[in-house]
Amino acid sequence: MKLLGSTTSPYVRRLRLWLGGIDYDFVALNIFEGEGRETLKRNNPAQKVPLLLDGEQAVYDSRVIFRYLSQKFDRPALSWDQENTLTVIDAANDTLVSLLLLARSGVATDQQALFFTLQHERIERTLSFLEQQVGAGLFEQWDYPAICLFCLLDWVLLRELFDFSACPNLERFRNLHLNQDRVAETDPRNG
Ligand SMILES: N[C@@H](CCC(=O)N[C@@H](CS)C(=O)NCC(=O)O)C(=O)O
Repeated sequence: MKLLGSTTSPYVRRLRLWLGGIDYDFVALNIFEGEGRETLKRNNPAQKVPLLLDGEQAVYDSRVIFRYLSQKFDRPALSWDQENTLTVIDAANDTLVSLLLLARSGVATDQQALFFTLQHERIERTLSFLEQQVGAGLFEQWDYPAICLFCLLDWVLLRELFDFSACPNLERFRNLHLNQDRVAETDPRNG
């Protein structure tokens, strides 16, 4: 079984953190150029990572990969509330990835235009919702939603995309989990 992805992607890292005790190979790709991009294009028409190859079966998208592996290894499915939490985490993450790519493409993302207003509003809303949920004690277990939240927050800090001074619970949550299994070895700052 092979998990293909970039070392910086929070969607890839969540699976690498969760996949303890399961035998697989991690294949690190540069998804934007060269051989890594060719491998991505050959294996996933959606051209996104993560991507799982299990024998002849390819599986795209971290949520679907999580579901596939949960079934394969007889691990519990997420509850509907956990699914909703994951949707909020993914909404924040997708929006921040899009804004980062736009900024890297030379687009001013602070302009007064409907598209940007909607994205900034979504980031504020999703992160303040997650701040409240952490404060209410809903992320006490180191389970898949908590792993996904950690990966989002650590990636946001890496990319310097958000000022966490208004979200002390999120900052505390991220710092609390720095010593969890595989967090250091999957940290893109460590090469
Ligand atoms: N919904 C997808 C999102 C994955 C995603 O956005 N991956 C980014 C890397 S962080 C990617 O592959 N981007 C390539 C592109 O946008 O061209 C998932 O959960 O796997």
